[in-house]
Amino acid sequence: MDTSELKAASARYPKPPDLTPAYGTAGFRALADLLPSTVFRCGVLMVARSLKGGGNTGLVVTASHNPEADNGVKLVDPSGCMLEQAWESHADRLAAADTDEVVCAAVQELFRTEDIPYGTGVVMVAHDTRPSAAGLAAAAVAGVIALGGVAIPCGLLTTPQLHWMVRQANASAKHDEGAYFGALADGFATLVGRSPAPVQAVVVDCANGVGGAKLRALAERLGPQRLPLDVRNAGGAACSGGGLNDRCGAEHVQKERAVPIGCADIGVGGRCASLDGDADRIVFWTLADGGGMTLFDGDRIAALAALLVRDLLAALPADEHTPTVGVVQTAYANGASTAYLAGLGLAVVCTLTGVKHLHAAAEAFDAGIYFEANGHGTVLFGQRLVQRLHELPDDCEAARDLLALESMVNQAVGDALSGLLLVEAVLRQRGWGLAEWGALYTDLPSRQLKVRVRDRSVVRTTDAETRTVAPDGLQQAIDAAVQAAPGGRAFVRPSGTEDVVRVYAEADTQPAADALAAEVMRAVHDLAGRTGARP
Ligand code: G16
Repeated sequence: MDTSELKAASARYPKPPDLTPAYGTAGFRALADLLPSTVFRCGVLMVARSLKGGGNTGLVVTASHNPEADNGVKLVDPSGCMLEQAWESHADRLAAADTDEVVCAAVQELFRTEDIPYGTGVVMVAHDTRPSAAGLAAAAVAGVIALGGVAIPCGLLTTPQLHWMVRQANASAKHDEGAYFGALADGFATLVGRSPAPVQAVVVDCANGVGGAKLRALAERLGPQRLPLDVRNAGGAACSGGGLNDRCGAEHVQKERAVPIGCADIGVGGRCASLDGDADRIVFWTLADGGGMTLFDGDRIAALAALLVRDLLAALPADEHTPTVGVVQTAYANGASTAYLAGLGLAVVCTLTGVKHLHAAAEAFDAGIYFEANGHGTVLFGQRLVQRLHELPDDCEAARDLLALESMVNQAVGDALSGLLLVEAVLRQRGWGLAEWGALYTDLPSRQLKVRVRDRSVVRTTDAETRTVAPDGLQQAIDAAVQAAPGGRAFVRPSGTEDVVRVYAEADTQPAADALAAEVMRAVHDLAGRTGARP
């Protein structure tokens, strides 16, 4: 393999000497200034992945929920899903190579070990609205070209749009933006049928990210009669500097339970939703009487999806194979939601944090529903079920609705826009408002905190991240704190997207959950390498 072109191109994207990038929960993330070498090398990697997988791959320059000064890269397999986990170590090796020679050697080694045929790989490249995004996308394209690949610049897209487009392109189906909006809008129109439109618009806080412009386009496609939307914090292509994920968006609302900026005029009971910076997550919220916020998180979206799927499947004509249905959550799922889903008679599975883990577990079911509490999720339909639905007669309404759902809900990855339509469709079909949705179950009081330590990788976990195995003494300290809290549950894990250790606590009362989280946070600070004052 002649690597002279690769070497010359790599020299234009030198790696900062102290940087050792690590593929985290959803790709690489760091301060944007540090990233050109990483993104260039990801372009190289995705050409190899395209050649190995025999289809287009994808690359999105985004740091999703992180602050605007950060950036990152999410990598899309030919299936449209996230990069196969076995390839994460290849990504790490390439990103961490200290010299251009080592980059070339790593690529040669990759082709040898994976037995990759030579040819022209195709990589679809998109980016979000960060000021650093276009420059980094150019670095990705340079990486693709350096390995003789073809880069298809897709411009400004939400992360789920690019996942969807890669999946469609490799199925030789229409994969432009119009087809994406059409799939979502047509599926929604079928699902809501003649159900009356809500009189009240849904206020959607778009985190000043890429979701703003895309939601407006979707709203136009849907038509204001079908789903009145009031788009706030839309940012978009014109947004530069300040605003992105800043006191707004899904992460802010879910973690801080605080009203986003730009939404101060919302009255009690208004139906509101918040997307994150790259529109792959959504949570709903409303202002309660007395001033507090009521949050409808990913767990609650999973509950609505589970009801819809369960009821539609039950309405299908009997078949010798009863479709399997499962719901996938992580340790962050509120205990009350897990109990509720199990009470519906559905299989409930708990995986590690990260869509890649939930998605894989959901694929084991004919209908697999997965949502993280932070609002990232979707509903997957297995091939066998889809085929059966197509074979059923046209007048089978349940089959028609399930196929509409399969078209509307992104099959490649969690998608805030399809999540919005999913919630609205279920509420509309049932004639429910937020009160009925909220009454499905009562959340156990919970609290999430972040703690900064010198090196978060010293915290190691087991049992789907519910227990720590390092550092010494941490799990015992957590156990002692949990025992002292009535109805207590708590765990910690190092974030794969931010330089923090995350703390989750649940208890019978909110003060007890807050106190438990604070106690566990102090234990992390004391035992995992303190920085700064004890919290
Ligand atoms: C990413 C992942 C999610 C994960 C989140 C937080 O979300 O796609 O699956 O829940 O990071 O991960 P961690 O706790 O490891 O920081 P996003 O929306 O930032 O891409």
